[in-house]
Amino acid sequence: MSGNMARNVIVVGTQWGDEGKGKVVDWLTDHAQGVVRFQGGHNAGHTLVIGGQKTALQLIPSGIMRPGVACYIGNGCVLSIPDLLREIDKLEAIGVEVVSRLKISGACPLILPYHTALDLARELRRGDAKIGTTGKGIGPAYEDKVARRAIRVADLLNPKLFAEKLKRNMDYHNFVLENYLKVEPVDYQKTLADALSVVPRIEPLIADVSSALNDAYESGANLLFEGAQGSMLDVDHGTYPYVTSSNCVAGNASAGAGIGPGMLNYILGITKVYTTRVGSGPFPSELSTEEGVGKHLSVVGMEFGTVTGRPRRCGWFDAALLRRSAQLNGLSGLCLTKLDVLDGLETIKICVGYKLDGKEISIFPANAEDAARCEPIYEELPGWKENTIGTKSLDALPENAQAYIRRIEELVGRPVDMVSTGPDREETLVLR
Ligand code: 2SA
Ligand code: MG
Repeated sequence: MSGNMARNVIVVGTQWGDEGKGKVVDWLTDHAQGVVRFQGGHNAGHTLVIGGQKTALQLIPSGIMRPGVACYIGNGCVLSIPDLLREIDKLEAIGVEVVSRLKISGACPLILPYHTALDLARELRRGDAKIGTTGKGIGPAYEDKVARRAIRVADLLNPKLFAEKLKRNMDYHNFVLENYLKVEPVDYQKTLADALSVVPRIEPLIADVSSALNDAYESGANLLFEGAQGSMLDVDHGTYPYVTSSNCVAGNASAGAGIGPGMLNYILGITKVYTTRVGSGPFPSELSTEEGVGKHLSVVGMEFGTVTGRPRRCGWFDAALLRRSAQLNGLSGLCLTKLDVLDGLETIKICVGYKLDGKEISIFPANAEDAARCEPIYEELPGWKENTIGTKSLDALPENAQAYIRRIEELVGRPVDMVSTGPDREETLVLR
């Protein structure tokens, strides 16, 4: 991957998000001239550690931390302008140049305050059946897009039309908020004034991202497509309805950025060497985080949401889930992350399949209700005592850690290209 990296790479999460995509994208950006987000919004939380300094990104592509790299927010993303501006300000305050390097598609649907209100009110109403959303208004904003009533970034440039569309949408959504969800409606005048007040800051960033990417490609640039969330949170292929509202799989890099699939050369699946999930829904290899290994993973892995601070659910590595992910994304190879979190465990289990209604199956079911009834079948491997943080070569890893990596390759049927041995940019080990 390092020396002769394929030109255009898609980086996707293969589990339920938080696999460490941001770190890997930042690292790979050494070989790229542009980084593209193609789905999701500021529900993503990508934590980067550079020279010991921690930065958390939500919507801005992780390439922003490399001076000179162009960053693109594609049409497949949903965008909250105030949150984007806050993120820009935060980055510029630590000396990162953003404005001259960021292009936003005019076709991104806006996330407006009523989307957030709807998201929160619906979650409340669902009670125990809640999805466990990030509460950022992501789902309602995508609903408006599919319903063909979304207000898009480019609409900000025509204040009169914007005001009309906003009025129509708010009449509709406020009716639902007030009469059905029984919460306070959102103030139209304030929403309009707030949105229009930031147009001068947003206007210079709006661009034809599809053309910009095609031009960059023509001029020989290497592009990196940065997935957010994970394949099992994909709105079609994930554990529906416990999913996010966009397609997180590699195939959407094309539609969500406005480029052809033929431009994409390599698909790298970022995979944590154990499993985590934040929010509700089935998770066959889950452990209790109150005690034992589950607690170890949660504490040593610092498994808390970057955006919401919620504790993440934790469990063993699930090879059957990875098989599903490998086929959904057409993975070229894997990048394993957080290996060091397993340091010191006596034995390590891998889920290799499930018992479902008396039958054995070897791949994560396509249907979430089936997934919820799956009982994991485990294989046990010996652990290692040594500290693996910052290990620089495969040979230097403890033998049992090497064996664990090889076993994952065998079970998933894809090569391991990279291993991350710590949060810092430098703690990255390249195998191929
Ligand atoms: P939403 O808000 O509608 O996208 O939530 C729907 C489901 O998608 C999950 N989801 C996530 N899962 C893991 N990481 C995410 N990003 C943040 C992070 C999350 C955080 O990196 O830590 O800080 O809590 C993310 N975004 C969405 C969500 O948990 C729901 O299950
Ligand atoms: Mg995250």
